[in-house]
This record gives sequence, structure tokens and C-alpha cells, in this order.
Amino acid sequence: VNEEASAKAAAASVDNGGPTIFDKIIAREIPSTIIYEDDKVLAFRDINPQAPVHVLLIPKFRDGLTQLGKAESRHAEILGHLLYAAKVVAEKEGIVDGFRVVINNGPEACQSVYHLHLHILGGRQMKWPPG
Ligand code: D5M
Repeated sequence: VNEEASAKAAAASVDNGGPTIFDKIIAREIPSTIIYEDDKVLAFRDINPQAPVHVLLIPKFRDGLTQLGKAESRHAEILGHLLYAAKVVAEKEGIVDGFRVVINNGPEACQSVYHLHLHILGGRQMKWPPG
């Protein structure tokens, strides 16, 4: 895949507040490999993994959190819960000693799905700065 083309494709998708593919995953209307859930969050494997372990962690109720940049003070609790759940997922996946959590915010960061999600990546040596 041409990297510039995929960056442009991602940049073409913007936050319109409408439903996303993740609603269908939450509703079990399309298949996904769910590895963890509680009453507030759901974690499933990324369809396009960038590491041996690549899990997406999302709030079940989007409540306006299309992207981190839209967060308001009422979201502080779920944001904290997501970060804690990221650690629980990392532990379950056996990568707790070395993992990365990424949030792409907006077109310039190549966000493509406008339902807040944490990428949890691990299982290989990570590089810095990130590519
Ligand atoms: O990341 C959005 C991520 O969502 C990207 O890594 C692919 C992933 N994705 C898209 N559709 C699916 C389905 N159906 N299952 C699992 N993973 C999926 P972003 O940060 O918005 O660029």
C-alpha cells in the first residue's frame, strides 16, 4: 500500500458525528475478535494489525467522544477508565512489560474511525519516534 495514498484516504474521513463501524461491532452486527469487555468498554483485535498484538479499546457509549479533541469535563471518568482498561488488556495479552497506547486525533493524525479508540500495541520492539 502506498503510504501517501493511505494517509490521504485517512485524512479524507472527518468527524461528522454519524454512526461508525464500531457501533456495529458493539452491537455484534459484524464479526470481530473481542478479547475483553466490561459494562463501559470493549476491546477487540484491529483488522489491520501493526504489531503482533494490536487491540482497539473503545467506550461502548460514544457520548460525543468521536475523537479525543472533543472531550469535555464529563468524559474524564470514562477517559480514566479506558486508560486503566488498557493496562488490563495489556496484562491479558501478556505484553504488560512493553506496550504502547496510541490515540490518533483528527485527519492530520490519520484518524479514520470517529469513535474514540485507544490502539494497544505490543509483542515486538517498538521504535521511537513512532513511524
Ligand atoms: O484507527 C482505526 C482502526 O480501526 C484501524 O487501525 C483499522 C481498524 N478497523 C477498522 N475497521 C475495523 C473492523 N471492522 N474491525 C477491526 N478493526 C477495524 P484510526 O486511529 O482511526 O486510524
